[in-house]
Amino acid sequence: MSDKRKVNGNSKNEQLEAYRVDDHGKHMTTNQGLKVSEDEFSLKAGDRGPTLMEDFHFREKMTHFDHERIPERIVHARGYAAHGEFELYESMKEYTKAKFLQKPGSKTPVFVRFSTVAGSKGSGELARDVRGFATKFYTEEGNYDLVGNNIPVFFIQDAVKFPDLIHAVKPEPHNGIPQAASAHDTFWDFVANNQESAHMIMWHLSDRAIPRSFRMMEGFGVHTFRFVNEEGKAHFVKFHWKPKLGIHSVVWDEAQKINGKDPDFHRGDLYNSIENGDFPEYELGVQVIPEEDEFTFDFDILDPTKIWPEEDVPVKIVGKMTLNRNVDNVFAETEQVAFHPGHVVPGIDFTNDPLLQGRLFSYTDTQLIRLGGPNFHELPINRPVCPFHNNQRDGYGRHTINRGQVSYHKNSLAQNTPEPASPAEGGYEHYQEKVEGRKVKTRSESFKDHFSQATLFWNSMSNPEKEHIITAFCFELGKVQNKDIQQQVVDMFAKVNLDMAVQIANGIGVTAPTEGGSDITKVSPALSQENSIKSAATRKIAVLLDEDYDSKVVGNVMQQFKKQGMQPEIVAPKQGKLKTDKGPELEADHTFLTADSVLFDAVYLVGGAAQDKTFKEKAGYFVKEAFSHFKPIGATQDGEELLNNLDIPTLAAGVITEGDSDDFVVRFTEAVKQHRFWDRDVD
Ligand code: HDD
Repeated sequence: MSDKRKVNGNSKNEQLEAYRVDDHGKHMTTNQGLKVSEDEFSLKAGDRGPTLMEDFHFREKMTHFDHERIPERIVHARGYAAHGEFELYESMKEYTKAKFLQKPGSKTPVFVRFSTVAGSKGSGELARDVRGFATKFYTEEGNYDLVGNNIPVFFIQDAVKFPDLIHAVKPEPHNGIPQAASAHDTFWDFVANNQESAHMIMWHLSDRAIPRSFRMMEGFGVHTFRFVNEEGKAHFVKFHWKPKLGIHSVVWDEAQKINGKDPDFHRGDLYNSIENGDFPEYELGVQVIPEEDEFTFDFDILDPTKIWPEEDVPVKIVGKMTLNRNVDNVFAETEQVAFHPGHVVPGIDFTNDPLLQGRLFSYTDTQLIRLGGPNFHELPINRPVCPFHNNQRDGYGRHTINRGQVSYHKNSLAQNTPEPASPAEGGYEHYQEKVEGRKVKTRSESFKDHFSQATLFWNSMSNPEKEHIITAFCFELGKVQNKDIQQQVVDMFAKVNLDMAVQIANGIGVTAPTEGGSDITKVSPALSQENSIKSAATRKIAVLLDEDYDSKVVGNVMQQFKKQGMQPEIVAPKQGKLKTDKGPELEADHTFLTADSVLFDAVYLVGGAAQDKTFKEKAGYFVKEAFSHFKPIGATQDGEELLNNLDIPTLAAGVITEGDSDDFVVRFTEAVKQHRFWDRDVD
């Protein structure tokens, strides 16, 4: 268990300690501190009489309850968070004066919230959706927020269209359907009529939108930001988070089933990993472009629908973030945390990306309604770890007791303090970019190519990834009622790749386009998940067991799985100890009723001499489903028999037999590292 009270030099944790309260073993009191003597019965006039207004404890308890919800986030309502730290590998002094990026080895406390975008607070976590990846760095110069997503581009180029995008994707207003899904008419109508979304849609329909875990997805700052160094020299910069476990996804059928079997799958995975000490790690990477190279690319580097291909602008890894502490209280921390892309520190600045510029307005505005006033920065999770002083006063929920007579600038009564700091003293100085132009409501010509990078993305996918994209299109458009919209979307995506669009058209029964295609042949291997890190660490293995098994072999294999960092859990027909006379009895972690193949990464099919009809049926269903989701399957001799009965070819890719042999664990671990075996023949 992670001990939250061990503050061990983490300045944010030290600060939070002052706010923590443990009610255990204490008497109950009212909020005024008065001890309460009765909490079962309200105060009544007579045994069977009416409740009296005088019962202040009842009134306080009920009033607090009646008010305990706050508005959910307008987007990214469903989220989960954890604390951690960021450690710098090498100094970024050449590019930025940001203090937390100067000294190799220096550590900065962080708080990260992951989220889905479209669904409500209680929605299933495996929706096909973008994942939010928001990081708050509590630096000694103030809070720096990197409010990113797991996809490096965005649907739109100008923030003024954000309300339209979100209205289109949220449940349709006339019937409130569907929840947490983009597979409906208004979303696809928006896409067809706002073709700047093409590139983002390719990502949205790829495996990126159904991650296996928050721990196995990338994060991106999306926008082009600006680094400014001590000499005032600026560079354009894009931020990346690279997960140490690689980038991995589930398959769509699995995602939909997980939403029913365990709608908390992603948060549970994050919470349990941290409690188990398997701390999620992500490396921070930056792509840097000198200012003088601003116009040397065949796209506009300020356009948020464009990536900077990693092969053209390498990602320099500069540090590592480790999430090592769960929150104490989800509402106080995860729900009340307030991110803002405008929370910057000296050395990090904005660019004129029109999407970023609009975000700079929206975030404070939303916190005002969500958190009820302008003092949300005083909430423990939002407080910087450095002191803050200014002349802002009062407002709902003010905690700070500002002393003194003066709350204005300039003044003489307080020797003109608090006074602004010069840049040399750490005062934030906006980068003095020279700008001139007419006031126009227009889009730059340089933002008008919406398709080249969509094709680049398509070209970079492996064949299975391409198939998944086509199936995702067929699912999403298949749910669209309006034939015109279906046709418009297919025609639009013919501009990305004609063959892809034809396959989609055939899948959903609209006219196959004959024109389109692209002359872009470029490929960016970094875009394919197939090329990412492969690891068996923390993978969950279902060990299917019935009675009369060889406990020594199974126990030993499970131990070796653990040594490889995997997490074996026994699934059996019933709970409790499982009988055998071949060694110590093992205990089931789950039954076939409480567990399901979609909640595991791989299966080790053991069975046992006592395998009865029920076991064969239940285990058979479990294994067949895992096989159809392309998962590794290991089998002992008993298990192999069952595979044969199920018509699962024991020679199929990723089926590892001879589960009692010496090199089984090595072969099985290799298979788990592969994550999935796409070249299996499954319908
Ligand atoms: Fe946003 C929340 C990420 C565009 C307006 N956004 C929010 C969160 C993330 C992002 C991760 C959740 C933060 C949390 O966990 O509390 N948003 C992005 C990215 C964008 C983006 C990567 C494009 C590059 N967002 C965007 C635009 C606007 C907003 C263009 C409006 C102009 N976003 C909001 C918001 C939210 C929000 C309404 C809702 C809750 C919140 O801010 O705190 O202000």
